[in-house]
Amino acid sequence: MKNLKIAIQKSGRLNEKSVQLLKNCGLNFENYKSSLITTVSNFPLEILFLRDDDIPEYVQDGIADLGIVGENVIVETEANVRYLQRLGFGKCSLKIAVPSHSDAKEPADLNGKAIATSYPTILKKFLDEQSITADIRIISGSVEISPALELSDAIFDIVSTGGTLRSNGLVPFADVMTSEAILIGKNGIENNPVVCELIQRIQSVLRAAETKYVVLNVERSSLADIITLLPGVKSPTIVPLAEENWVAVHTVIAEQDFWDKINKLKAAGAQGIVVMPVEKIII
Ligand code: PRT
Ligand code: ZN
Repeated sequence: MKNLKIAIQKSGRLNEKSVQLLKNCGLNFENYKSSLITTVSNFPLEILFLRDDDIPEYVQDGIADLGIVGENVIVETEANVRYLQRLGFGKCSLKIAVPSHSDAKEPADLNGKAIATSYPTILKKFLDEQSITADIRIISGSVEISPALELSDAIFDIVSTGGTLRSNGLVPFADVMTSEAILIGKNGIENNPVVCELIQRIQSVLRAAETKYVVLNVERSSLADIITLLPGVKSPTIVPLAEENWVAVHTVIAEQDFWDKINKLKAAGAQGIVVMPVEKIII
């Protein structure tokens, strides 16, 4: 059977995390900066390294079977591909921003204004939905400086920390969409057993990344209180300690509840709490 192909970004913000995700899924491959294609030695997959803008269409046209790319690029290219898995990295928002001295107060104030962007399709759809007629100026890079150069009255671009907007004297004006990296596939590929296996591995890595393995000691008399605080994968493992009436409790805790849970566990009598990263969770 022919190997499947997955397209990932060659260099840029999504490259490192895409490579790391595939490696965390147990895939062995060489990652030479100069090569455009590499073969995975222990899984029927080849990896293509491409500009992110090309990935959705390559997948739509079946040149690659799978791809990892920002949702903003998928929506902008209007490629007909299947969303297989949200990946939780490359998170950002796409916003309209205006100079801090702008008199624009609400979306309707953009009527007749010039908006610079590298994402004309997404912007046009938003403006149409809001019944706004603006002049969309397509710029391929450094969109943020266009108001200062009097090339536009506003911009529409990716924002993550907001630092670039601030340093160019711009303020967010309207939120249009949020985005993160997505595993996409050509239509129909979702039934391929190799793809199902890869998705399963990716999900186990993502689940583990959101989870910490926790071991703590507690006196038996406090055990019932501690257990009510611990959801665990199924139920916590309880191991007797050499010291009578004491046990060690092993469990996993969701990263987002971590500090809240740890403080409650301490208050309920937990001692010697050890926290470890989790590599994979297979359910
Ligand atoms: O060479 P290639 O075409 O492959 O890459 P690229 O230069 O087009 O894209 P790249 O590597 O910059 O970004 C790839 C993807 O990362 C984007 O399509 C988004 O899905 C995602 N992403 C996440 C971001 C950001 N965060 C981000 N902050 N893409 C770009 N930015 C830029 C933004 O354009 C702005 O200039 O960072 C600046 C803003 O950052 P803050 O933190 O100052 O707000
Ligand atoms: Zn690009």
